[in-house]
Amino acid sequence: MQQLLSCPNKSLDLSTSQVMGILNVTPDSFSDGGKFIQLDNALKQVEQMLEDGVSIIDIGGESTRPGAANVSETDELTRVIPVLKAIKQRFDVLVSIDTSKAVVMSTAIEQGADIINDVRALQNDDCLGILAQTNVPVCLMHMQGLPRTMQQQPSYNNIIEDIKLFFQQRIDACEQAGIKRQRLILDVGFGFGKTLAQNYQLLAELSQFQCFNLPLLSGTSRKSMIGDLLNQQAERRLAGSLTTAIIAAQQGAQILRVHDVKETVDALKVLQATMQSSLLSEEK
Ligand code: 7PJ
Repeated sequence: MQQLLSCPNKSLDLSTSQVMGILNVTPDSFSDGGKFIQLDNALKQVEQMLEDGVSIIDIGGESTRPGAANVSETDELTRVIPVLKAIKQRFDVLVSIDTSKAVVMSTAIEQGADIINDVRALQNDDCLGILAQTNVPVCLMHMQGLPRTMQQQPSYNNIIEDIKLFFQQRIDACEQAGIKRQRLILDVGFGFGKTLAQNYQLLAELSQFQCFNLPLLSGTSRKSMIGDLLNQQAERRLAGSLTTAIIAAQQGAQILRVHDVKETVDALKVLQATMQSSLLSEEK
């Protein structure tokens, strides 16, 4: 398994799982919509996440929750770029940009974005070409359908094999466009065109996606797969979110995309202490 993620100005050690903290700058995100619209609030949130042990800040200006409306290029740029610039001026932290738009990708990379996180896996026009001209890592996420309708009737022949096939096709498309394989991160896309049972099957079998020998990113934080199971609102999903994060890490997810950074970092430390101690006892 690849242990180092090389960003243009910095590398991230992936020998233990790292935390990506979610910073939404959308007015309608489902759990913290609107709260961090103001720059000051966003910066305070970043400062707190850094104190709590975050490795990557993921800025998103397009809500992709089920049913969400499309956002214009101009709106997305106005939401994302000032926050990105302000973070890069003040903090030494890797920043990823959660976007599917080529213009947002290129502008963000010009302004210092370290990673592109695309829930549409670079399938939109011009994205492959733009990324080929750069050397930032890219997260390719699997989604069935589009946010507006994706939860209506998800269906697969074999969800694991179908997603593996999708990953292989996107890896091939990237390589053909000139994006080197070692720049890629894979994500099964929890909640993106998957039923409750399918989400848990993916979590249980996440380690199967290690066959690509690329870093795996997992994003389950506060999602419906937790809320629907527990019948809890977004702000009451911490225990469920931590449990899914730890299961994902055990299955080999090296980057965990979360809202609750401190709690996830603590939980990961407990997991790591346990895994190290089991390695030590095996050596005896
Ligand atoms: C994900 C994401 C995810 C990646 C969102 C939400 C919806 N990017 N962006 N993986 N989810 N890579 O946070 O509930 O699961 S937005």
